[in-house]
Amino acid sequence: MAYFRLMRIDILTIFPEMFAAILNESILKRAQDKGLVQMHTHNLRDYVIAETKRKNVDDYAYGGGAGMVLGIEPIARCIESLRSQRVYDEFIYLTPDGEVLNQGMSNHLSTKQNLLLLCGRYKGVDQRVRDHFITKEISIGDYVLSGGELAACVLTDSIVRLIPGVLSDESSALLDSFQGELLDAPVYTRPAEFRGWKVPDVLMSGHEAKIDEWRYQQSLEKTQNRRPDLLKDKND
Ligand code: 6GU
Repeated sequence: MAYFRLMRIDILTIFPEMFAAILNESILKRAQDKGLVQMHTHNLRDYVIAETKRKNVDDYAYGGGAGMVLGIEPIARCIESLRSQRVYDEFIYLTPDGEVLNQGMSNHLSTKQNLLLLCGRYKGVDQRVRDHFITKEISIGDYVLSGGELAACVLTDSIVRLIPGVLSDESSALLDSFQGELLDAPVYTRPAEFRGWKVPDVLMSGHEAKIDEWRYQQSLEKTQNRRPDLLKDKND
């Protein structure tokens, strides 16, 4: 009997609706249907502390300046409730000043059991959240998004597709661009000819070794042209 580890990802956000379409389609949906991963969104507004009579999840920044800051109270309550129920491997904050995501980080995170993702908004979150609850800060690249929600979706997708059993063709995740340090070769499907534009002969030849060699050469050329940094890193 195959043994599957169940991964759980908890996402803390003030916009839980942003996740429905992405988590419930395609590969992420199938991963959940197969029982390989559970994903739960938590609305931080549900954790606003009633006793303090403060209704908002966000507030003005001490010291002034534009933009609202997500406060520590609802976040602390949500995190403490979740971590009283299970042990988390990482408490991840999605933020443009985090470590830039790469395939190696996704590979590493795909081996974990329980992950918590906190999505920032506005000016960010109170620094004390980062100091006392967060174990890892991740950015998905050098550009600015309106919040961490899209970044959390990107991170989740890149992790979940690596969980054994999620992709039907187990080998395809391993051959992806970046996984093998080279970009992918071009791919073609039927028809063999469209408006006179032909599929390369070698792919129609049935000669497996020649096809492998062609794909490797194409990958190498594409990587040299588009991402020489990927090849340079290896030789440094
Ligand atoms: Cl994680 N958040 C935001 N707001 N912008 C980003 C990002 C994260 N990663 C890249 N840009």
